[in-house]
Amino acid sequence: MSNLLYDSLFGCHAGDDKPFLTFADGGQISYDAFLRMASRFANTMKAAGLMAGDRLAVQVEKSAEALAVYAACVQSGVILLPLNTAYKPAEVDYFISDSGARMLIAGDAENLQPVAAVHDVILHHMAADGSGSFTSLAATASDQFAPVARAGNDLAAFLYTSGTTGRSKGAMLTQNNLLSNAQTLVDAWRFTEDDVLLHALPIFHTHGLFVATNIILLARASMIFLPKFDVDSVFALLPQATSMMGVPTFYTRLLDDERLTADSTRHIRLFVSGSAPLLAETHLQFSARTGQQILERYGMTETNMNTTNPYDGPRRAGTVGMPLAGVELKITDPETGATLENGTIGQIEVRGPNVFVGYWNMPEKTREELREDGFFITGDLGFIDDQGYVQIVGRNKDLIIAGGYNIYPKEIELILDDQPGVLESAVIGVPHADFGESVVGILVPDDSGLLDLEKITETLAASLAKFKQPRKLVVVDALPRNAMGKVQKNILRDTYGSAGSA
Ligand code: MCA
Ligand code: AMP
Repeated sequence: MSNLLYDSLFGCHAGDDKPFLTFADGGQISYDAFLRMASRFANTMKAAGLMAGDRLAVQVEKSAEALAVYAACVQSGVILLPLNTAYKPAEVDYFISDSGARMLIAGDAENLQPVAAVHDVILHHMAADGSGSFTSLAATASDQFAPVARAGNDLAAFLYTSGTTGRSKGAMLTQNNLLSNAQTLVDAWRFTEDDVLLHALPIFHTHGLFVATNIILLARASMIFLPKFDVDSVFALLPQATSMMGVPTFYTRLLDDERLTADSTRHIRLFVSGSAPLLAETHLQFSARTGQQILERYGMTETNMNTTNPYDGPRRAGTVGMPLAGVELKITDPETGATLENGTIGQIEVRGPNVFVGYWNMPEKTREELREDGFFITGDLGFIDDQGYVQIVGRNKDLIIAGGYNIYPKEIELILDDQPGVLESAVIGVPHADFGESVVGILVPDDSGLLDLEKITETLAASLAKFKQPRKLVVVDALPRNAMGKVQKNILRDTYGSAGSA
């Protein structure tokens, strides 16, 4: 048995001197050098006792070394668990405990020592420049490593996605989920070895890690690897790139800059947007300024990419295009599950080789969302229009998306409800010019008189990643409820719609 994901993405490039990564300062790493580094990492993981099927958590800044940890995991059959660098130790604690990770490589290893000690996890440090205890240890390891045999349905990664109950769920993605989707996207978006992708996304989510990176690897293309999205760097490097992938905030920030013109984007053949709704207005303004039509696509952590606007053919503003080859998509009645006719709004369900195999250790949650026949209930609401394009109109799940990061209100409400003086709370997403949405917390005091907004803000800051922290807390006498007793968040959104813009 071979290791198809490793062979297809990485192994096939052994000995290839072509640049894989280029950095803002002009430095480069070839495919071959990258693979040798990955092999050293794989040997280091093996020496530490990590075996195929074990989990390795990584919470590090973006670097070539960070990416090589992904390659080393694929090569050795270890399941990669990438974590947002914004997560606080309390949040990381949950991921380590739930996944049973055996090793944690962290940028902030010092503050994570207690977490590692409690869970008996091997802890390594990796700084933003890729240096640290893990890389040092690997320096003397062999740069050859025979890939561990893996089948298509073996697990490659756990990506945690928050849940409506407040507990994050580990979406289990197989080798085949990742490979099939990347192959489909290379064809759909016409990537070739002539492409240079301007990579400004984080590499702890599907978008930057699997969509962007896997496509480049499969096509034997190159990436300009920026530590993060920064408007000045993007304008400086656009002339060297052929494509860029981003969340809508990337595009609104570019539009806010007078350097965005047809000339400055002339070298780009493809701009892709996803992870959150791209306003039709943004699409149209971008096209008016540059002559380039942003290609919007729709995906999820659990499913990789599901739909895309066409490469050739109209990229219609406000739509996410059509299902990718091999992906089935249907609109169903949320109550009965019956398939609805085109034009009718319902819940979006998808099936295909891209769809994950379930949530780690959560068989009931898996059963609720992943039907026996393989269709996954996305929680998004939409319809298929008369030209076959999918339009997303809302969500059947209580979810906020800020700058492409998902935030589940329940997680924040559980903390707010626990604070002294708080009777109950509701967390809502309100429009935000830069991030699309931002978080507002609504609090109802109890009779104790103990509610202290400053203390609550401090508690939230200590336990939640910055992007999840409410930009504003509002105190009200009571929450609006419907006849069933359910909090009417739509009314709260209408009332406090402008509260989160600061
Ligand atoms: C940073 N902040 C945020 C966010 N990012 N707040 C809310 N939402 C965010 N996304 C905080 C910072 O901590 C900071 O707080 C303040 O907001 C302003 O930060 P700023 O410097 O402006 O932000 P930035 O560092 O420039 O980051 C914004 C960003 C970044 C470039 C939009 O968030 C980003 O790269 N987002 C991409 C996310 C992504 O890859 N999503 C894909 C998920 P303070 O100043 O007070 O400290 S995968 C997915 O969804 C599916 C599968 C799919 O379809 O792709
Ligand atoms: P995540 O759980 O981070 O993978 O986020 C997936 C969610 O992001 C989807 O269920 C959608 O609600 C949203 N999403 C992703 N791409 C788009 C898009 N192009 N338009 C609207 N929503 C999107």
